[in-house]
Formats: sequence, C-alpha cells, structure tokens
Amino acid sequence: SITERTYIMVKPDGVQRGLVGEIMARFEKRGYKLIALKMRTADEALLKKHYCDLVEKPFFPSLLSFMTSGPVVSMVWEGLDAVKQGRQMLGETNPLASKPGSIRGDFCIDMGKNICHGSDSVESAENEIALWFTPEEVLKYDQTRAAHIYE
Ligand code: DAT
Ligand code: MG
Repeated sequence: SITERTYIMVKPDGVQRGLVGEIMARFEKRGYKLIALKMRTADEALLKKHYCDLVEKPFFPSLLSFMTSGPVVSMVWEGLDAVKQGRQMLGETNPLASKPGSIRGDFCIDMGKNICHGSDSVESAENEIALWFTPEEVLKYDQTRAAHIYE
C-alpha cells in the first residue's frame, strides 16, 4: 500500500561523513514521502530496544558503542513497498555483498561501519517508528506530487 512506512536512520558514521543529504536525497528522488525527521545521540537503553534481537550476539558491545558514539538522523519514509524498497536502496548488511548503486554499495566498505539502518519488515518498521518517534512527530500531509509518482 502507498501508506506503508519504514524507519530509516543515518548512523553516526554516516553523519560524520556528511552523507545525510545524499541518503535523504535518494529517498526523496525515488518518490517516497518524508513524514518524520529528527537528530539525536541515542543512549544504550534505546539501542537495546532497537536491536533487541541482537543483544546476545558477540558483536553487540561494539555495535552499542559505535551507535552511541555520536548523533544519528532518524526518519520515517512513506510510500509503496517502502520497507522492501528501502532495504534494496540500502543494500546488504555486509557492504561486500552490496551492489554498486545501493547506498552501502556506493559509500562503505566495512560491516561495522555501514552508515545506515532500514527496517526489515512492516512489523519491525512499526515498532521502530514507535520507539524513535512520538505519535505527534509523525506527520500527516498530502504529497502533492503523488499523482505523478503513482498510477
Ligand atoms: P541490518 O543493519 O542490515 O538490518 P542486522 O539488523 O542484522 O543488519 O544487524 C544490525 C547491525 O549490526 C548491522 O548493520 C551491522 C551490525 N552487524 C550485523 N551482523 C554483524 C556481524 N556478523 N559482525 C559485526 N557486525 C554486525
Ligand atoms: Mg536489522
């Protein structure tokens, strides 16, 4: 549905490397609608919830220290198949497997510095949106260009 939503985040390395605009521009140009945007330095409690399925992994402590090392940019993008398309636009978890043309395939090399996050299912997208934003921060408005993006 064209109201599907996904949670996309520029990680601290992406912010430091000046890739926020580049990443946002790709979603904008593709036709997705930006409905929430915020910058902050996340704390451990928030990240443990965000990465709750990974807390037992051996790499979790380094993931946690990396993700709390500086500000991240959180966004919600809405549009047709936003979750799956968003993952394709990001590329694979491992940049080595990410095709050129994807964000990770174009801008990074190492799995531990893969510059962006995208929800992996509609269910996790809804959970992540609720975790990173209050309901009031997620906006409702008409995308006037929608008639030129959707049949
Ligand atoms: P993704 O970010 O593609 O959804 P994920 O949810 O499985 O991947 O993992 C979250 C992040 O944790 C990932 O972006 C980078 C890091 N990570 C995942 N697997 C890893 C591994 N085997 N070694 C080191 N870091 C890893
Ligand atoms: Mg994930």
